Amino acid sequence: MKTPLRLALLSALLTTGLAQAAELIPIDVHRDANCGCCKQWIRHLESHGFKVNDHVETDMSAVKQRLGVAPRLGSCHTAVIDGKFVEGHVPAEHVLALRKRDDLLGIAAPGMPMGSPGMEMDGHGDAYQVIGLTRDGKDVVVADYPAH
Ligand SMILES: [Cu+2]
Repeated sequence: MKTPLRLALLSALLTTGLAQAAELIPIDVHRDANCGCCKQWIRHLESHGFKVNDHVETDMSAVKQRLGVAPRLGSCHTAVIDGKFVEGHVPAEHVLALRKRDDLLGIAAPGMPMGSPGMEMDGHGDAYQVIGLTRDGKDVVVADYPAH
């Protein structure tokens, strides 16, 4: 390959990379039609630089099964980013961090913990954890939030 063409390709790649860094991060969210807290979590993502593709589903348990969400990790909505699942009310910072964790199939905030993003309630918060599911099926604690 001749040098000028190579340089042109390189600069095209660099420009694309920079443009993407400034753009919103796409994420797919699957939820039931009448899930209010799911919509609140979508707003949380949108205020943290995500572009949400909202999918209203009739059978969420089928969606979770298809995406490999272990039943013990289950919550309301299920999101997908870079082929990995995000189950329930996971804070946006962990969704961002998940993109670099190729050892994980996904992360979850099991149940519907009060005080997690989209589950705010008069300043009260339950203790909860964000759990990662490894490729060999083990749970690892990604974050630990104390009650407040
Ligand atoms: Cu919820």
